[in-house]
Amino acid sequence: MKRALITGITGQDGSYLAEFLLDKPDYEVHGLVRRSSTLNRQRIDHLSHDATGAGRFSLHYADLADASCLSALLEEIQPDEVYNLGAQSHVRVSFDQPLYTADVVGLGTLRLLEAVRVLNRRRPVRFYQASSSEMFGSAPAPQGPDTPFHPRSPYAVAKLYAHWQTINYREAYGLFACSGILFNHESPRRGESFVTRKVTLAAARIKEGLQKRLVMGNLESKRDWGFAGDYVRAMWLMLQQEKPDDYIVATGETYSIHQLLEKAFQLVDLDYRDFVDFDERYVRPSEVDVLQGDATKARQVLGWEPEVDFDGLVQMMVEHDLELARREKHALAFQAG
Ligand code: NAP
Ligand code: G4F
Repeated sequence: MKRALITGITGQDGSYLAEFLLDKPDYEVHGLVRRSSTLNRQRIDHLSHDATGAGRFSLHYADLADASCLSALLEEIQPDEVYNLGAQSHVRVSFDQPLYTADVVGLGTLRLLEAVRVLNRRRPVRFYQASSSEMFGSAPAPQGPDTPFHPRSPYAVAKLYAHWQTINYREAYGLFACSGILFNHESPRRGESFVTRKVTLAAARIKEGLQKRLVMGNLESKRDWGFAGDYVRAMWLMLQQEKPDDYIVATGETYSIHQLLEKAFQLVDLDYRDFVDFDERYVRPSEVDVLQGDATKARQVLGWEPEVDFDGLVQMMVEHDLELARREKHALAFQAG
């Protein structure tokens, strides 16, 4: 049995990665969860009850802000692979909470790397860092391995710090540490305040008469959107190579927020221009205008290919959110008697 520890297991990627690893018969999956006053485990609940993962899936309380519990957790679990996906991952929110974001995203990674370094002296541990295309910031598209970083938010600066710490632990201590620079990836499990999910939920809810308007920020920016289920496969592949390295993971295609809106509303036979309002509060103090990744190395070395394209992704998300909206409508009708 291989033992994997995932930080951020309750998040979008953590849930897909846990599923992906539990589908393999030789993985035990341990997840780090933070204490909260109400349980927020909707994305992973099924894994605790699922026969596939029975007896091979467990959760542990800890926090990336607390170095002592990270060391204790690594000592207890003795993982072969550590996937660091935990983060305050919202770019707009990082402008409101810059210090907190830097602490969890930047120093949190360093705290975990230290715990991994100590354990690695006794047994080999492989480390994956969830780096971000946000680190490229204002660098012109397409962004590839030789593109210089120019971060444009507290989140992106913190991710860049974590990225370089990961590389330094590899070079200084010989740690098997990989940084995956992933471009935007989405799914029906995407948090509701990220733009894709906000749009697909609104399209579905407006169609079902549960919502009237959609309030948005900058519609001109462009993103390289892939499917989260495809991207967690790349994370795992990085840790299965002979040598540790860094990789860009992206589809290579880019679409504007206008195009996203157009596609999602078309799927429910509506025109988004009839429903979208603008609000300054969703605009960032500094924006990342265009992201479009060059994942040639991941394709060549890892043999990784995305299986879902932009149209397939938006359709998957709209269909999911239509189902949610219909259930909500039925529940409301039932309550009304
Ligand atoms: P997400 O859905 O926002 O999930 C973030 C996870 O981090 C949640 O499980 C959250 O726990 C956990 N977390 C937050 N603060 C923590 C702390 N102090 N200690 C421990 N855990 C903490 O993010 P995602 O989309 O799955 O992304 C996964 C990782 O990839 C993140 O590091 C993100 O920055 C990075 N990334 C994402 C993308 C993307 O497009 N999705 C692209 C590039 C990089 P709670 O559930 O308790 O809040
Ligand atoms: O969906 P977003 O919030 O994602 P963003 O900022 O690109 O960050 C995501 O991807 C990164 C990888 O590149 C991750 F590292 C990060 O953790 C996160 O997962 O916004 C996308 C674009 C932005 O240009 C934003 O200004 O959509 C624009 N936008 C326009 N109106 C909006 C809105 N974004 C949000 N969240 N909400 C709006 O109403």
